[in-house]
Amino acid sequence: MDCIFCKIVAGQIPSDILYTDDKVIAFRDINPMAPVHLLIIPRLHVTSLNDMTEAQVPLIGYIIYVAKLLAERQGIAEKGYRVVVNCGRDGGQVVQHLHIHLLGGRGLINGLG
Ligand code: DGP
Repeated sequence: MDCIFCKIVAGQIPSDILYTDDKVIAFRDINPMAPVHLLIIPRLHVTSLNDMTEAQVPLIGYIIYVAKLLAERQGIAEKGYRVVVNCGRDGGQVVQHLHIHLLGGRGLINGLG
C-alpha cells in the first residue's frame, strides 16, 4: 500500500517520533502550524474517520488519551491545546491514514491559521 504514514510506521521514511507503542505512534508534523504540532496515528491503516468501525472505538479513544499524555509532556496541557481530525476532501484531509493533530503552544482561539 502506498501510504506515507504506513511508511513512517514501518520506519521506511524518517520522522521525528516522540512516542511509540504497540498501537500508535506520534511524530512532529512536517509543516507545523503551531509551536507544538504533533500527529498521532494508529499503526493499523485506517483511511479516514469515515472508515472507522465500532470495533475501533477503543483504539481511537486511546489515540486521544495519548494526545493528552503528549500535551502534558510537551508542557502545553495547562494552557490548553487543540485536537483535530480532518476527514475527506472538504475536511481538508490530505494524508489518507487516520491521524489526530495535536496543536498548542500559542493561542488558537481564532482558528488554526
Ligand atoms: P491532513 O491535512 O489532516 O491530512 O494533515 C496531514 C498532515 O501531515 C499535514 O499537516 C502535513 C503532515 N505530513 C504530510 N506528510 C508528512 C511526512 O512525510 N512527515 C511528517 N512528519 N508529516 C507529514
